[in-house]
Amino acid sequence: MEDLKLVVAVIQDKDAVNLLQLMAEEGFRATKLSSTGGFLREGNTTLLIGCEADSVERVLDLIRENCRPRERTVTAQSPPSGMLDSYAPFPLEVSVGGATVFVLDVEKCVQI
Ligand code: 2BA
Repeated sequence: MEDLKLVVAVIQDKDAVNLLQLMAEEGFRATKLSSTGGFLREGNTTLLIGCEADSVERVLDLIRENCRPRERTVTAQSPPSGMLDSYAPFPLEVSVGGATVFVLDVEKCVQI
């Protein structure tokens, strides 16, 4: 019996087009969801990739090769409570991505 996995990959929008194209060329199927990061509240992309267990490493390699980390500078917009008078917003540098990936077992996949 097939051993199916679901790869859930949160990646940056800028990396999605290339990655989807390369995955399609290798016969992987994917669903692209528009998502929003909880911390930065910026758009990102979540891919759902259903594949056989022995293809997961190849999918991870494609993600590694196509998703690169980028630095983002964010500035806190609102002061912490109790600091209204003395608070000065300061920039904070965060490294976003390459990708955050979850690999889940799939109990059943049905196409109707
Ligand atoms: P965001 O939640 O918008 O996070 C963007 C980046 O901000 C993170 O990059 C990380 O560098 C930083 N960051 C996030 N939470 C933080 C915190 N509490 N304190 C300080 N810095 C923080 P990545 O770790 O590469 O995450 C990129 C995106 O992947 C996230 O966007 C989120 O959409 C997703 N993600 C990351 N970890 C996740 C998890 N455990 N569960 C679900 N989604 C996750």
